Amino acid sequence: MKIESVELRRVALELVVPFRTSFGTQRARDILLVRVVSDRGEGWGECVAFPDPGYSEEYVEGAHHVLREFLAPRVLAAGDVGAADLGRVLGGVVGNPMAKAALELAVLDAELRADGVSLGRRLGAERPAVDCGVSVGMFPLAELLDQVDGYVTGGYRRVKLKIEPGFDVEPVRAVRERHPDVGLQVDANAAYTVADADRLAALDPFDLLLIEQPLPTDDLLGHAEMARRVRTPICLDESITSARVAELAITLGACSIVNIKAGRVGGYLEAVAVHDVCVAHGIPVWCGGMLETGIGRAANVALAALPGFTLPGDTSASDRYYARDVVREPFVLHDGRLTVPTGPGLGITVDLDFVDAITTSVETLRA
Ligand code: SMG
Ligand code: MG
Repeated sequence: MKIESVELRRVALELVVPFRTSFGTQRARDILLVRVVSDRGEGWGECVAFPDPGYSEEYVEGAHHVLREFLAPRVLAAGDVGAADLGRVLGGVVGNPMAKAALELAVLDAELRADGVSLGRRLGAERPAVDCGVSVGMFPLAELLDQVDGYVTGGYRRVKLKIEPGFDVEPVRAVRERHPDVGLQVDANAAYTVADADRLAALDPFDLLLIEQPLPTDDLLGHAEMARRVRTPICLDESITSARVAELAITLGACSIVNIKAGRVGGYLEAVAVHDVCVAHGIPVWCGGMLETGIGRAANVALAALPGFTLPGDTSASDRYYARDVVREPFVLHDGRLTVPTGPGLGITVDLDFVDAITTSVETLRA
């Protein structure tokens, strides 16, 4: 397939509720979409970088720059190219996994649409629908409880709370008292240090499924120590940047569960490789989320249908995020599950009229 042009488009979308974490608050989103046009048709991708480098080093303006100056030119100059070639074609650019993943997804979508194959089938999906959880930002306690009530009533199969030092035991206790049986887990986004092990061990009585990324990204040994000092399983998110790092983290005993996000590991093909490493080690995985629109969501739901994804993901319905999604088939929760798209490529149709209406900038790069 020859890539003829790469479109980099920024769209503005309001979240239906603000999302506060230990690294900042998301509210009005500035999202980078990637559209490739090839000699075999077009495809779409979504870049999950946020406006600030708070979750990881990447941020939307930087990802846009890297795509424009380094990644898109390589793909446009590559001649006959498919998604499986991108590791080699983009290999000269170090890091920038979210930018790479967005471009890979657009190329995958174009290629699979042309071949008439769904992304789920391409990745190895085995389930027609996936169990969904919901990740709830930090709110004052009364409001947090209201938010959680709404999601539990709506059918979500587990709830994830964001924690940080000073906002941990109290909200967990309150939610657990109100919902004794709900699947419950917490995510610290690297806000603690090993010295906080006793504080995190105080969460053990609440029967949490896992504690996600308590310590800084590069602190694998710290996570291994944390895993020895708390009973609740330790799950890694930010730290797992590739299949190789997954193997290392598991070998060190730094985690017993892994959150897989394609944007964090450089693409959906590497995400499958992370999945395979985890399955080989008997480590359960689940699909993380980055507040994606229906474009990234379609891909996440396909990924979450692989056999090793045995825990509910942060793959919530479109209406948990946006009043109107950018695809014509918004994702709707049925009995706590989302259906895996079966159409070619991502299996969704981008709502171009709506996307045009919310576009804040667009540029087209050509060979
Ligand atoms: O997409 O529902 C979602 C968000 C899930 O909590 C979520 N993501 O560290 O796992 C994580 C966070 C990163 C983004 S927080 C704005
Ligand atoms: Mg996380």
